[in-house]
Amino acid sequence: MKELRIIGVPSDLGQGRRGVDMGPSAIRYAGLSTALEQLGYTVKDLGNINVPTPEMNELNRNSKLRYLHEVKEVAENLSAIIRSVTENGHLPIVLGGDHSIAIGSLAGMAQSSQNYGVIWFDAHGDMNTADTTPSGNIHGMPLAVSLGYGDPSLVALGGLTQKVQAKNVVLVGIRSIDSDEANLIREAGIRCYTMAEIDRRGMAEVMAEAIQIATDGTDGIHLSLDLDALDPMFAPGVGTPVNGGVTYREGHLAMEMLAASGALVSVDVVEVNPILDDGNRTAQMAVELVESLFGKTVL
Ligand code: EXY
Ligand code: MN
Ligand code: MN
Ligand code: MN
Repeated sequence: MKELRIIGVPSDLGQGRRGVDMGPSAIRYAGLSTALEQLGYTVKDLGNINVPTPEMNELNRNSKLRYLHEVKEVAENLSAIIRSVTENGHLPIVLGGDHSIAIGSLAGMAQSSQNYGVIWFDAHGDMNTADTTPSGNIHGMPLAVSLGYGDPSLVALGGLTQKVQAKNVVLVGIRSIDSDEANLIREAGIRCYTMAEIDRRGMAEVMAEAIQIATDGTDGIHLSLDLDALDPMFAPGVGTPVNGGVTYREGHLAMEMLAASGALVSVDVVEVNPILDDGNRTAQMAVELVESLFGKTVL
């Protein structure tokens, strides 16, 4: 069993709704460390990385991307920590914060080994670039950046222009994609399992294929878990909710299958916004899914 390392990234800079910076606290409050220790893991919480206060500096003024300067800084800091955690043989659990932080997670993974796959569990493709984004929010772009598309200064982050190979990247839970974004997903050749395909084929069949794609010729899987993949009935506290999502049990089955694969090497848990939540339900949902991801079973 690898030792687990929790890293909080209280950043709301990749989008415009305040509150997601409190995601790490909400998830900790929902008992993440204790839950993982009860599964037998050695867990160390490394605390939060520093998130700068955004300012209207030169870069931000000239960019159509919200807080580009600060998002880059957060991603650089996070990538260094992820690199060190993985090089020490531990498994990082990154708590967001909005999904822009995944630029740092994947950069850090790539610095220690470029040979990993990604399962991007999300309602959204997160494949926009500066030229296609409808919002200027970088949380809609992290997968495109990690594949080497878009803003050169973001793509170059962590010293690598491509953090992961498209042939080992899978989108699961998709139900909201912008038209230009869809073109890039097709052009990049990313396997995209929409909710319609999950409805038709079932989560078990979809996840079996997704795990196969993400492990084909790689050393393991990075899971980027955006809580908005879940239907808002089960995860209301997210910044960009989309109806018709993954059910409570489909989410657990996906995590249980990942646990059984033994292929997980790192994970992001993002977009929990306690301000928009009903109590702390969304953070609790996140902790429950992570328990299944790390092997919790009833029998
Ligand atoms: N596609 C829209 C945009 O790029 O602004 C919405 C993106 C939402 C991204 C959330 C984190 O998954
Ligand atoms: Mn150690
Ligand atoms: Mn996302
Ligand atoms: Mn999303």
